[in-house]
This record gives sequence, structure tokens and C-alpha cells, in this order.
Amino acid sequence: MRHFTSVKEIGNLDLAVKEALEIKADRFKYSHLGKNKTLMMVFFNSSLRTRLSTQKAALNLGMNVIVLDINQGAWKLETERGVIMDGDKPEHILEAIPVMASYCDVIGVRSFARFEDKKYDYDEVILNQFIQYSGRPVFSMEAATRHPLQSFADLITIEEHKTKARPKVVMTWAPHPKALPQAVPNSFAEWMNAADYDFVITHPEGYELDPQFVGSAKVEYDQMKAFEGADFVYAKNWAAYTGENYGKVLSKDRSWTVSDRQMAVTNNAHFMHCLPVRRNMIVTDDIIESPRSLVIPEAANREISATVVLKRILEDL
Ligand code: AN0
Ligand code: CP
Repeated sequence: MRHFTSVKEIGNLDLAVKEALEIKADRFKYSHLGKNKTLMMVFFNSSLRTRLSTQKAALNLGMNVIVLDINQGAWKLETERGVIMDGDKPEHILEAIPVMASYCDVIGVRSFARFEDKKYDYDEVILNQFIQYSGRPVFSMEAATRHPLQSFADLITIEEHKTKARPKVVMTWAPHPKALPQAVPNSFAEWMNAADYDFVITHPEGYELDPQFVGSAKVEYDQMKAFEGADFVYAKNWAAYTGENYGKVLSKDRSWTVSDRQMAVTNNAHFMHCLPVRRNMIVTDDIIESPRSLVIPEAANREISATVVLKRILEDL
């Protein structure tokens, strides 16, 4: 594998999950692969899980790791070409990228949607600049439109817990005080469609996602109806995608908060969320703490998805 930005580069999902479960059973099996190789992780946004799990994955593979938080101590980066740099940004990303690349063999990038310009976000300008100007394999640690390491971990988690070949998986919008990117729901939808589960998306009107990610999923505006018979419930907030509302919060309707009321009509569904989660906005204390909640195993599988991805990148270095 050269770059990892979406489900496309992972190829056959059954093989990927099989490889993940093998690595989970013996996570140091490939500890020779990363000898004298350096991973650089570049964060334009905050992180707990991605930072720690990806670093742990690199250590499993014997790599060295360097982490840069762009907003904490690095120079503020200009990202547009042609700008007269007389403002608050002392360095251009077009120098910063090749300089960073000169110190490492593989680069991970976290760069969320900014919600200033939909085209800029959906063209994945920052991630693509890293791919174009670093000369190194680049993987997404959540970019503007996708979070593939998360979705891969979600897939592994569902495969570990499902009790039927084709479970019903429901992704539900839930309220949140601030505008959040569509990367997690876009990416989850992309992976669920690729896995060919019985996949349903439910959200209030106005929260439609980009059709390229919705794909063949069923969209149901009635949350209770969507939840009927669900085997897995995947909650996530996202800001509006469509038209003039791009990046806006249209609703904070707490009747969409996942609680006993909706879970009662499911097939004793497992609850999932990528974390971080705001309790009693996205989900009640009782549901996230219940034995059917998978949020902790899901986060633990981030180490596994990252180990598989880094292993495949190292094999093709
Ligand atoms: C981010 C998001 O919604 O994309 C990261 C999730 C993994 N969440 C927040 O910023 C709270
Ligand atoms: N789920 C996830 O990516 O969490 P962090 O934002 O803490 O990395």
C-alpha cells in the first residue's frame, strides 16, 4: 500500500479483517518491519485515540515516532499558493511538507474540515498537498471528508460482535452543541456499504450527507423506525452538508439523543461511537455504560487498524 485515505486502498475487506484479527492475536508479529523507519504524525487538530493508537501501532512494528502538533509550538502555516504572506502565518506548507518529509519515512496527517469553503474541504487540499509534495507514503488520521482508520476499527469491532452474516447497522445523527465534520459519518457509510451490511442512516431533515458516501444506504428520517430490529447502533453528530447550510448546526433536538427509548425497539443492539462523546447529548449515561456498549473495544481496535495499515505501507516502502 502506498497511501491510505479511504476504503479503496484497503482492497478486499474480508482479507483486511482476517489480517487485523491475526495481528490482534499477536500484535508484535511484524516487529522487525519498521526497524530504522520513522513515522511522523502531523496534527492540525486535537486527538486522544488517534495519537496514542497510531503511535502504539508504530511501536508494535518497531518504528520510531515523531509527533508534531502544528498549533502548539510550530509556525502557523499558510496553505494557499499566491498569498502575500504579510499576515500572521510565518511559513508556507509548501516548504514545511518537504522539510518534514526529509526527517521521516511515513507521514500521518490529521486535518479536519474547516467549514470555510466546501470545495476546499471536499477536495482534501491539505491531505493532497502532503501526498503531492512529501514524496512519502501518507495516511489519513482523519482528514476533511473521511476517517478511515476509525471506520476500519469499527468494521473489525462489528465483525467481532456480529451474530449473523449480514447484521442491521443503523447510523444515527445525534445532537451536539458545536459544528462537527462529516468525516466520521461519511467514512463509516463508505465502509458499511463496502461491507454490504443491511445499512440504514437516520437524521433530521437537512442533515443529508454527500450522496457519494450515502451510496446504497437506506435513509430513514424517522429515528424510531430506523432503529427497529437494529443489531448495531452507531451514533454521531455532524453539521449540515447541503448547500448554504454547509457547516451549520440546524438542530440540537435532544429527542435524538440515544436512550433506552430508542434502544428498546432494536434487536438488543450494541451501541457504538468513535469517541470523544458528549454524554446526555449524543447518548445517555445508561446506554454508553451498558454491557451492550462497544465504545471501549472499538477504541482499542484503533491500535489494530493502524497496525494493519502501517504494516501494509512498510511492506511496500
Ligand atoms: C471530531 C469529529 O467529529 O470529527 C473527531 C472525532 C473522532 N470530534 C470532535 O471534534 C468532538
Ligand atoms: N476517534 C478518534 O479519532 O478520537 P481522537 O479524536 O481522540 O483521535
